[in-house]
Amino acid sequence: MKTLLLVCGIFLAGTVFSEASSIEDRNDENAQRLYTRIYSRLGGRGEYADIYDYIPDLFGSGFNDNIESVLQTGMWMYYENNNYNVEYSGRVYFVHGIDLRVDFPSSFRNAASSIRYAGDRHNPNGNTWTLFDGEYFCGQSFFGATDAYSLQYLDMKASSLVITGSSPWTIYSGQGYTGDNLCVYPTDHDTGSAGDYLDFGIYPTMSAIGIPDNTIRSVRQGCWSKKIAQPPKIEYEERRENGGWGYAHLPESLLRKSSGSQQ
Ligand SMILES: [Ca+2]
Ligand SMILES: [Ca+2]
Repeated sequence: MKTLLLVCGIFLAGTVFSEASSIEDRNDENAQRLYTRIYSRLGGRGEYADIYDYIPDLFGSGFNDNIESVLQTGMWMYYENNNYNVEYSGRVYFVHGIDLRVDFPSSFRNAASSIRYAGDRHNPNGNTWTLFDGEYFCGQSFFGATDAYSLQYLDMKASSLVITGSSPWTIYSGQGYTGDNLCVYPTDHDTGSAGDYLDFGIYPTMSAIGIPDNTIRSVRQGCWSKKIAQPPKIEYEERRENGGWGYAHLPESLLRKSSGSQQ
């Protein structure tokens, strides 16, 4: 079993920004990888930096509260606060796609303070699952590309889920693939200009999956259950062939303020 531990705060932002030149490889055959190029202005203008990894805190990078647009491949989540909104809940903006350029809405410009992706950064459409402690992909995460007999520090804590690749997965209420079970399938499919594609299953809450919160204890590849989760309704701001984006989470108090100001 190969389950990688991804804990908030173990990656340093400084190591990532030095990698900027390697983004040139992304159009080479077999070189597709997850990346996001963040810009300080709309339309891919202003300062930019290339990111390939989790960034728990943009402070000191020059881009904290200073991102207005992105160009990216894969599913990336942009959090209003550092450490993926662990200490302070806040807005979460998600973008998934292939070489997709997105202008953030006015209500999320110059707001992001931490960033991370879902899946395997070296294998964009690999079959993976990422569980999150918080709803809307907030908090600690636990990633796997194979079966997980137990979920270790995320045991009975998962509150949201993203899968990548075309494979379904079975989630269980007991360790070792026991207890109540349910299949989750990819829900979204993006196609790039070269005919390449990415699959995602986006489940922002456990009620979206149809199970009680904080009950998942093991994960197994393939569909081993008679029950299948309904695809949740994702509120996209815009959906195109090569991607989609929108708020994963916009607190009630900000809903009224932002409506009408988004473009
Ligand atoms: Ca912020
Ligand atoms: Ca939880």
